[in-house]
Amino acid sequence: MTGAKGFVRMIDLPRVSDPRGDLTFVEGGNHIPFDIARVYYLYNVPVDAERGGHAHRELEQIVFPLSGSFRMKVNDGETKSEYWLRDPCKGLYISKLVWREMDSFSQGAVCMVLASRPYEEADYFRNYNKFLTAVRKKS
Ligand code: T46
Repeated sequence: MTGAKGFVRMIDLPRVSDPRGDLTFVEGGNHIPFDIARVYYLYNVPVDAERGGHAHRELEQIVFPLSGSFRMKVNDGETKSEYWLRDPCKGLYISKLVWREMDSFSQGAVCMVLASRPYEEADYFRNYNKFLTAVRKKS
């Protein structure tokens, strides 16, 4: 998905498999298109919970399903799409100015996020109409 200012794409990480299981690694400066300023993770998420419901002014993130699965619905103000995240070595890169909503978490799902900036509440659009206004101003 490539819109006026926001975009989304899958990032593939290496998977090293042997009879003991799989190993995936992330290298800053190689797999990640930004300097990692923050890592956070979502867990103990009720299966009927909905998370997200916002966009960011500047923040870039990559969202990985470390365990289980969930759906990520994204909207750059022009195009809506959705991704089912279920492979721990495939993350979803989400640029700034993309509205995101998450739901359909499987039991015990763990979502890890690599973020380009520290947590800043002022970076959030939590109002959809304000997000749309900002996107249209930039296009
Ligand atoms: C996103 C999705 C995937 C912090 O104090 N520090 C943090 O780094 C974060 C991410 C959140 N918080 C606080 C702010 C709220 O009081 O934790 C509370 C829950 O945050 P929020 O409602 O934003 O959580 P989600 O799961 O709806 O969204 C988060 C990220 O905020 C968001 O950027 O893309 O995960």
